[in-house]
Formats: sequence, structure tokens, C-alpha cells
Amino acid sequence: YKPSLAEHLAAVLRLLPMLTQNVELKWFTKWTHWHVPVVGEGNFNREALNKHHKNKRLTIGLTVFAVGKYLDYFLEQFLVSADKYFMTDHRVIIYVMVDEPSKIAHVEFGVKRSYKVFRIKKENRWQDISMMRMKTLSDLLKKYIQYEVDYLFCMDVDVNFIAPYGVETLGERVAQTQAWFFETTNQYFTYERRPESAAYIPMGEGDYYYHAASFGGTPSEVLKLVDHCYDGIMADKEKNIEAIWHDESHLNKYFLLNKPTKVLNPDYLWSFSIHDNKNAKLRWVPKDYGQVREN
Ligand code: 2GW
Ligand code: MN
Repeated sequence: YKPSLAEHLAAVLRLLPMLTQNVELKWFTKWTHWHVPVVGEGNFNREALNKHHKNKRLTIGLTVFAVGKYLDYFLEQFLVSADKYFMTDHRVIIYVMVDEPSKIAHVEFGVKRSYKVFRIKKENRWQDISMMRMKTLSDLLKKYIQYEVDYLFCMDVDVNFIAPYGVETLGERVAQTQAWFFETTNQYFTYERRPESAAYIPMGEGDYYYHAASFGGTPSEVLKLVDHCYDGIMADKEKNIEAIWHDESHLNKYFLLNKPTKVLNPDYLWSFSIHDNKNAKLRWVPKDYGQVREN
């Protein structure tokens, strides 16, 4: 059997994504048990990765939601810090979803940086504000984002960038480990434990506890993730059940079934109430719940 030129070409094209992934793999030194990088300061070759991504003309998206008081309290610092540290030197589009566009602070963005504003309605329950992000992301991905970016991150607004957050984090499916659970084992993870919920994970299963405050990947992979989460959320609503940590429980279920291709260690989302961490790149903003939560 002699494959035709077209078949050869098709085979090479199929292999390309794998080859680029392999090229990257050799620049990391820590791995999950399914052999993908656990990214953290000191365990990757920054120089090689930067060089590898340099001339690819990448566009990287970043989504953030800020409605109600969260718009007043958190959005400006999120945008200012993202402009300064998120994917420096690459083209970035920040998608800002708010209930009141006129309240967005004026931020001077650097070159190659732009933002787009979408008005969304404010859900009544905060749990729904958080969960409905999955639906909005699905809609926006299908309509706009998939045509505009090569990679995408979706983040909570109550976080700030504090050091360069770079291309070492890029991948098809990128998951952020939750800092408080990183050193513990799955019996302590706060997964949804009721079998009735779509987010159910039995005791003894699970690789990491992932933080829904930051996840990412290619647009097609992020679309699958948000659709899965939204379907689970709606299936649960039909049964009058709500997962213990809302969208985060469904995200953990998704990543159990569809393993991330890159896992970010807590340097990429650190809580300074644990202790100091000079390698932190993104931090949770301490919240005065009485002040920012209105319901
Ligand atoms: C209001 C009252 C209580 C909780 C949230 C809100 C609220 C959230 C709001 O008034 N306006 C708003 O824009 N949000 C958006 O939802 C905002 O983007 C925020 O970052 C996100 C999640 O809410 P947050 O940051 O208060 O939740 P955390 O930090 O406790 O988050 C984890 O658990 C959540 C589910 O309970 C989500 O999965 C979140 O992604 C996780 O980080
Ligand atoms: Mn948050």
C-alpha cells in the first residue's frame, strides 16, 4: 500500500498539534500522573518558551465579569493589573461583561491591548451571577471570541496580577489548582458528594481541586468546558439541587473527565492569607464580605 500525497499531507497535519505540544513538554520539569506539565516558577524554561511563542502572532483573550458592587470594587484594579502583567508582548483582548457599562473606569491600555464591553443582566441570586457566567461565555465564544483569539483565559474579577503571567500557561485545556488544597489529597477536596448532582465525584477520585477563578484553553476546548458546566447546572436546577461550590463543582467534574493538558500550581493564583509567596503572579483580593456582597 502506497499512501497518496494527500494522505501524507493529512497525516502530517494531524500530527502537527502533537508535535508542538511535544516541543513544549521538554521545557517543563514537573508533571501530573497523566504526564502534562504542572507549571510553577522554577520548573519551566521561560526563555525557550518565550522564544517558541514569539513569532506566532498570537492573540490571547481574557474574560471577566463584574456586576453590582463587584464592578465598583474590583474591576479597575483587575484591568490595570492585567494590562501590566498578562501576556506582556502579546496581543490581548479583554472581554468585560458588566451590568452598567457607564461605570467602567477609564484605563489606558498598552499597545497590542484592547478590550470589548458586553452588557449583561444582573441575576438576582449571587450563585446565579457566578453560574450564569458559563452560559454567557458559551454564547460569546460562539458569536465572537472563537474568531478572535488563539487562547483564552476566564477569570474572577476579585483577583489581581502582581507579576508577569506568561505563555508558559498556554494550552488546550488549562486548569488552576486551588491554593488551599494543593498540598492535600482528594479525600479533603470539597467536591460535590451527592450522587444526584451532575457535579458528583465519588470519594477517592479526583486529581486536584481546581479553582474556577481561573481556567483557560483554546476557544473550542473552553467552549466544551463551559457548555458541560452549564448543562450540569441546568440539570441540577431541574432536580432542585445546587452543587456545593456552584460552577466550580461542575468545573471540577469536567476536568476529572477531561484531564487538563496543563495544570497551574498556586503561584498562578495565590492567597496571601496562606503565607507570603515571592513567586506569585496572580493573587486573590481579600474581600470584606459584608461590604461587597449585597445578597
Ligand atoms: C456577589 C455576592 C456574593 C458572591 C458573588 C457576588 C458577585 C460575583 C457579584 O456581586 N458580582 C459579580 O460580578 N460576581 C462575579 O462572580 C465576579 O466575576 C466574581 O469574581 C465571580 C464569582 O464570585 P466570587 O468571586 O465572589 O466567588 P469566590 O471568590 O468565592 O469564588 C469561587 O467560587 C465561586 C462559586 O461559588 C465561583 O466558582 C468562582 O469562580 C470561584 O473562584
Ligand atoms: Mn472570586
